[in-house]
Amino acid sequence: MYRKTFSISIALILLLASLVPAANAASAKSDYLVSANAPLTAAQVDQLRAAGATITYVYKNFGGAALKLSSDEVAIVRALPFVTYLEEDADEELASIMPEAASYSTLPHKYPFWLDLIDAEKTPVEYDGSGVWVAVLDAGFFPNWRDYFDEDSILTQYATSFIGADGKAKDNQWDVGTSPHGMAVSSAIIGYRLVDKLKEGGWGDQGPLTFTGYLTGAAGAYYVPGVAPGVKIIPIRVCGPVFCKNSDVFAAQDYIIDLKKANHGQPIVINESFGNRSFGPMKHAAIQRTIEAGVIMVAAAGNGDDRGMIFPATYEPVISVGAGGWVGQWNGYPDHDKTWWLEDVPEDDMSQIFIAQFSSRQLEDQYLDVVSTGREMLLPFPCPNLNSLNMGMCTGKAIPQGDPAVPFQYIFGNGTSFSSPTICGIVALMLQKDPTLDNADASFGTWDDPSSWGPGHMERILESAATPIQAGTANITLSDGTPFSPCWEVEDCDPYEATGFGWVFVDDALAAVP
Ligand SMILES: [Ca+2]
Ligand SMILES: [Ca+2]
Repeated sequence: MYRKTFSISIALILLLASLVPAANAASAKSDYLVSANAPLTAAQVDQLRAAGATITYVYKNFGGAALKLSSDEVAIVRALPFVTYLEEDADEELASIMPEAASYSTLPHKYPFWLDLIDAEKTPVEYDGSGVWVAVLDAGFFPNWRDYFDEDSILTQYATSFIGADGKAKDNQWDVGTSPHGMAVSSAIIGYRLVDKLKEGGWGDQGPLTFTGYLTGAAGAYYVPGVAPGVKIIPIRVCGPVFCKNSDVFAAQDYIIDLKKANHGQPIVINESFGNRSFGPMKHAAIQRTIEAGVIMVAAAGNGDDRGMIFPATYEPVISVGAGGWVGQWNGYPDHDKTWWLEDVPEDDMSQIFIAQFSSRQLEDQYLDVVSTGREMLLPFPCPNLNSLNMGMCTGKAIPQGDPAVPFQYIFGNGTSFSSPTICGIVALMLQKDPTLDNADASFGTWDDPSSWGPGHMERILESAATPIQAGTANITLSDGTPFSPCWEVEDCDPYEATGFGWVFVDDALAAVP
């Protein structure tokens, strides 16, 4: 059942992808990236324009630009002496398959299994991520984001949007996003306000006319904590409903480098819960400059199972994150009550953890670092129109799966989209303990030689703190009540490397920081 849902959502994405060339064919120009060895001079930009290019972005902190070219102009631009590489601008795919006025700190807390599973309850009280900024490069927020987050947890003064068009940052576009994905990702870090109503837990065995129930057992407003509730989030919108364009992501990284330069001692982490298989000189340069500037990058390994990992996660200087879950998920469904997600996870028992079947395996020339929780996490994911093509993730993720009859604001989200921000939160706790940690000493190598890549100092500390996960098979229940047996690193079932350095427990990660 799970695999079926997954292939539907992938099919939807492929459908959208197949529309793109048709749209481009109608216009004369396509999107390209040019690389150069240093940031372009004004004279070089003029030369690109003279060659016929329509400029989208000129990057300030690394050499290159995003531009539109006709097929005739491609050869002219490629021949310019300062152009070291020319490539098509690819789309990145989001890595999920998927009101009250009171401050949330005063609301009753509901402690979810996914925090118990990483021993976040053992976080010393002085650590909550305070003083750390996390830039969530994603789909932006919805206008009603204050229903879920405290205003002072969001650095609105730095929030912005890069969505192509005229190539400029658009400060008024970050909170009119077209997907709730960015809010769900942020929730995994700082937590969120949950307003439980009779239909929020509307699934189960009562029959179609009585799809009712509470997620928490009773109506009310609650706070569901994140792993690092003291973090300040900078929402940066770089994605449409399904895709995020490479050139927009690079523009956002360029912006964050400037922010870091202007706030030198400020620890900043970037989360990228998306990616694709393209990796060229420009993506390499953008990531290298970002990490050299002292910004830590954490990214989703991808939901591609045996098809392997995506970039940027694959690139070793980035901290890459696979997804696992709790074997107790949906335990006893549908007869059990709806509050399974608030139940206690037994301690010191690695058999409570399984590797998600969708979590991208590490294939040759790829670097999977750690695995964290990314399975059935209840997060805000308000879908305005369940049947809209643009909201493909919503139809794929509704509970019960695909049933548009059930209105909801929250979903049980699956994907490395949600394990990545979980690790981001742990990294933030480590940075609170030592704000000087970074990966600036990583081996950046060359873009086309994965053997030349190596991890930085912060990544090595994180990996040293991880607990190895043994190969295995688990017996779990899916959200529609059917049994399923995910397997990982098992010879006759799924032999590929799936666990990296292992599972990260919060207390171990903090203890590993000297
Ligand atoms: Ca625990
Ligand atoms: Ca890495």
